[in-house]
Amino acid sequence: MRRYFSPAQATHAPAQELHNGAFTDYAEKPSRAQAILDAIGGAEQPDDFGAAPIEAVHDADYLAFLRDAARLWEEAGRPGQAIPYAFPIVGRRPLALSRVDALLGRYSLDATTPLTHQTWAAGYASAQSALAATHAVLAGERAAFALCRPPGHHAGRDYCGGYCHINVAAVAAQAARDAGCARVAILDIDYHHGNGTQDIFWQRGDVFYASLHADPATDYPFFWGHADEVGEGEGRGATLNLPLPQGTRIDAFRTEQERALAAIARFGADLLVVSFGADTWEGDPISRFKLTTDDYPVLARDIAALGLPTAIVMEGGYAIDALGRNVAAFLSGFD
Ligand code: SP5
Ligand code: ZN
Repeated sequence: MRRYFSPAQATHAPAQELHNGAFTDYAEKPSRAQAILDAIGGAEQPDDFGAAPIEAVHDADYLAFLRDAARLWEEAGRPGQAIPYAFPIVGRRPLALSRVDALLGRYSLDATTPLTHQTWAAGYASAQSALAATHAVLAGERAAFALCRPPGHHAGRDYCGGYCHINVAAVAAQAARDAGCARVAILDIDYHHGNGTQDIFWQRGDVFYASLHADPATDYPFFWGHADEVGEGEGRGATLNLPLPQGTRIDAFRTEQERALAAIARFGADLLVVSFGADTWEGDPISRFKLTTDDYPVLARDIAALGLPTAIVMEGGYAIDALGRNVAAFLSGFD
């Protein structure tokens, strides 16, 4: 299988994140990428497809903010990392504010996603890997893998969060639409709900979004991913949320994934994007499902049996010692 990764993706490296009221090591470390590369035997550098496919799913003012945030933070004389602390939760009037803290709140979902001088370049490169995998599949590859780090599925059209800045799955799906696929499906099997992907396609009937994830009643991102969220307008019925309890093992996960795959088959997708998170693994330090390494090829074979051209993009997975073998195990199911 063709695999894509750009070294620029490893440059975004916040030191710490806010966790349970204190600062801890940032879980979404650059070493995640090296662990995966070591296990899958390296990856190709993606072509540069430019900013247009990113601008097709994100607002221009948000992308400018990603480019500028660390500089504005530094110019404000701040030590430490660019982290928001105030959020415009009561309405979102389009105020033309310029103080960095106002911008950070305006464009962030949470306070766990510090922005650095390298964030934009790393996110841009991560999106290029997703685009390369998508174009490989459009050119006839059965499946291709984008080692997307930073991940993407918590990022919306105009916000970052959950370690995500550019929504790589959305960029991939939109690129497939723009290349002529009439209908595209996204299957999200990261432990966390992909709120950003859901938001981006919420009112769209041409991109189906199906997600298996920890019940947001107990897990981040809390405010999205509940079973009654089905999309709106043209998109009504094109969002499928399958929340699962903490402790979920392969049998229940596989049964629910079959429901998602059946819905994708009924939708009639021409191309599939898989948002793959290895944070469903039993030893993940921030997650609470109980999948084993041997479960991943089983899930992958079920997905491959759909028979759709499939672009796989990396999302979460934080047990670095096991990450490479879990990703390799998943990809082996597409051979
Ligand atoms: C892409 C993805 O999997 N994002 C997950 C975001 C989860 N954020 C909420 C949980 C934060 C836990 N932080 C643990 C820090 C350990 N040092
Ligand atoms: Zn996750």
